[in-house]
Amino acid sequence: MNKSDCLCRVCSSTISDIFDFGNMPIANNLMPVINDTYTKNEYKYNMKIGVCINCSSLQIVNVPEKELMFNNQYAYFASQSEFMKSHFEKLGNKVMQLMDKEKDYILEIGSNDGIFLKYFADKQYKHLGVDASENVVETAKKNGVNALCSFFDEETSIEINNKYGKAKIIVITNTMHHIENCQEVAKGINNILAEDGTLIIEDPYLLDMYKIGSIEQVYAEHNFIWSLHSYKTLFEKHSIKLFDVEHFDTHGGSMRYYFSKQNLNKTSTMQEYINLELNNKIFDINTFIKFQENCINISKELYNFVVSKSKEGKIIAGYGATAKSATTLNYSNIDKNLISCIYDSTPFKIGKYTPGTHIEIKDAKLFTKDSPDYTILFAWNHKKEIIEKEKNNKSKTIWVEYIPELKLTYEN
Ligand code: DWN
Ligand code: ZN
Repeated sequence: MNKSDCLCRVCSSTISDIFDFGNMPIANNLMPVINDTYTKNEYKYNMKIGVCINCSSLQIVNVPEKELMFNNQYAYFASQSEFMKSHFEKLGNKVMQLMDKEKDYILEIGSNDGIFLKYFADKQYKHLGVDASENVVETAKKNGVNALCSFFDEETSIEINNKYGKAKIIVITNTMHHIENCQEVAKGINNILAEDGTLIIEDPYLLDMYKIGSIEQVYAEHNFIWSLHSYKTLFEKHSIKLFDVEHFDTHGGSMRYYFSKQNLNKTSTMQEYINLELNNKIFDINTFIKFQENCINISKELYNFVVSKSKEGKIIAGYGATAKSATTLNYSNIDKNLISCIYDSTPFKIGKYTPGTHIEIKDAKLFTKDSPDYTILFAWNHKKEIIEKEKNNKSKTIWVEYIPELKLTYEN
């Protein structure tokens, strides 16, 4: 276990390097074409994971420049999932109860294609979305959402405060873990959150990742995996206090955190999860070493399966050109020579190639006609929705899951 040359971005303690993936491409940097010029110039960074056992946060040691990850070619459009749309609609209904429609406004940081704020726009609530990727902001605007293209930092918070005043609600879903400079975000939130306001954050949860061995939740864009303890450490420094949490199965297990500037009573659910983290030894480096071993086994198992089926002459495809799978595919050396293509419904992704492994992304509509022998479910977090949809299409494929372990299912 090496001491990292970086300090923890949350609490400034020394962090320990636990996992070195070697050179990795940026997970959402899809290649428009595959030729020598593109492949030679493909950006790679050394993806090393460190863990801070003082505040229990997992983080990438050297994060690429943010502009390389979030720009006008951002590939992820959250509204591709009907399930996630309804998940956010429920959150919207809950949040609206906390707002005075006449006076208050809601700010979302990382508003993507407007999947969440659309409900506020539709019901004429005052709202503002901020996102650093121009193309998703454009889509949000087309969905009627009031959106600003910018990285959220202290300066942006001042500009927003000058124009809109303090926000009653700030929501950050699946975005806080994208932001390397978490202190800057916390300062910005402190500037702009109303004294009686609520900050709601939701993202993949450290204990779930540990439990199911989903190391692929980590890639440059997901440069943090947060826990209750690490979020508490961060926000308490900025006088913002955690008072409640809610757990969801989304994205392989996510936690929703509720914070306030006020001293609100802490809920029993929050206390339960604090205890659960302690019982699961999240401050013990051995916990992370076991996790690392589990992840290495998962990736070896998948590689061996793909190689053996490929030798038998079987066609192996993927479903869901996820950012997560970039970690597994690149780390396990599973590339275009082993996987025929990956099916996906996102118009922006179709016709492009996966980063590093250069697998073609095809329109999910072609899946039934092609009927590959085996299909690896890279979007395993959307299993129910995808299998249901494809069942109706009667593809003859055998589904392959690899998290938490290799499993074949014959659904048709
Ligand atoms: O935080 C992040 C989140 C939430 O999602 C990001 N940094 C980027 C992204 O990660 P991901 O790409 O691993 O997310 P998903 O949600 O697992 O991606 C699912 C992929 O599968 C998308 O490309 C859409 C596709 N899909 C599909 O083709 N048919 C999804 C569904 C539900 C479908 O029915
Ligand atoms: Zn720390």
